[in-house]
Amino acid sequence: MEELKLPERFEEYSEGRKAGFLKMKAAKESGRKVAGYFCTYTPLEVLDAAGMLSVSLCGMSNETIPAAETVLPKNLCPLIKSSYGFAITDKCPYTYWSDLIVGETTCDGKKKMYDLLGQRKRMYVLQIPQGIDRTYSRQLWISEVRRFIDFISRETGVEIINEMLRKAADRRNELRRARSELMELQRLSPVPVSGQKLYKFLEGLNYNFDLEDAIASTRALTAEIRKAYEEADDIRKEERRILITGCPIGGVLEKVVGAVERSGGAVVCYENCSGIKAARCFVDTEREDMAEAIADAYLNIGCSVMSPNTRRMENLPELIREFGAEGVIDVTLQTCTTYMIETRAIRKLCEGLNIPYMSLETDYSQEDAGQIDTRISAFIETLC
Ligand code: BJ8
Repeated sequence: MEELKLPERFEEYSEGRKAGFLKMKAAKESGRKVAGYFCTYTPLEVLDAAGMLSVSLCGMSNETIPAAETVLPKNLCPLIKSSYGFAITDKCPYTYWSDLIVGETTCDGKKKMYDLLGQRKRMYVLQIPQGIDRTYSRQLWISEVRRFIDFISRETGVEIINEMLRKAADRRNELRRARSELMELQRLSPVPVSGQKLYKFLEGLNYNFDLEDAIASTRALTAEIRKAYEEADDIRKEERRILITGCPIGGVLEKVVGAVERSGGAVVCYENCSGIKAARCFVDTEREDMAEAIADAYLNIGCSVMSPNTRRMENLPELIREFGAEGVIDVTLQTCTTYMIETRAIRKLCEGLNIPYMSLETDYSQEDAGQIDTRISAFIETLC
């Protein structure tokens, strides 16, 4: 196979991302196929079972938004614009190298962006149900997972059988367990690790294509943090404990979590997609029919694209108690209608629990960074 080219700006990327590009390049050159995906509802076990590499393609940078806005409306969620911008500018090697992109019918903006992306890349769009309160929603999703299994089998020439899915689910569960255990360290007081560091590590796992290595490195980090915590004999100051909920925050991490940390707060729990909610969706590997077991696990993800979104409302009070959160910050990305409308319900839920709540709407620009600092600092002061 001819040698693949690295992105022109390779040297400008962080060491972690460079390592990820090189690993994927080597895998591609050895003949492995790559599937890019955008959403936590994507059943990765199916791709694993077929021997495909899977990589998250969610755009987290403002850099490609101007290019996207030449095609997409300006008043669209930054995550969608950034992701599409990376695809049309070929600035993201993961998008560029993807043999297949897996989309899903979650929010309207993503759905319609996939229509356009499908004109440039080979796409498969999973039909996600609108809610989970009907028996046929579950049946629809199970048949979608089966259809996806058939499609990936044809695409790769690998016949995916039940036992291959069981093995893949077992390994993914192990990673979920390792991720959960790492995040659960934040139940300690004072918190043992910076929220920004934790989030970056969790996101970085999406670019480690060796599952066993991802599991081992997560466990090693957990052990290292626990040891350092137990050995620390200094009296560390207590921070105000914040739970973050809402949209994915990879593109606004520094702006939001940085502001929390600069104001004497600490993020104890991420309820969002890179955080605990997806990590705790374990697949029951004892079940006879693994396609059904996988479908059921993913249907447990409490995303605002579901109506009603009962899972999020059930999970939040438990997480607030478990992590000892003293305040909740609900982050929405601009024009994310589904999460924005849910802010009202989350505020009410927090009022019922007597826990201070703050809603924050932002995008990937730096224009509101100062204002966010001020607002978060004022919010944290009220918790003291
Ligand atoms: S399971 S959170 S990854 S859909 S793109 S909904 S921010 S307007 S990302 Fe998501 Fe899957 Fe749900 Fe998680 Fe809003 Fe933007 Fe849409 Fe978004």
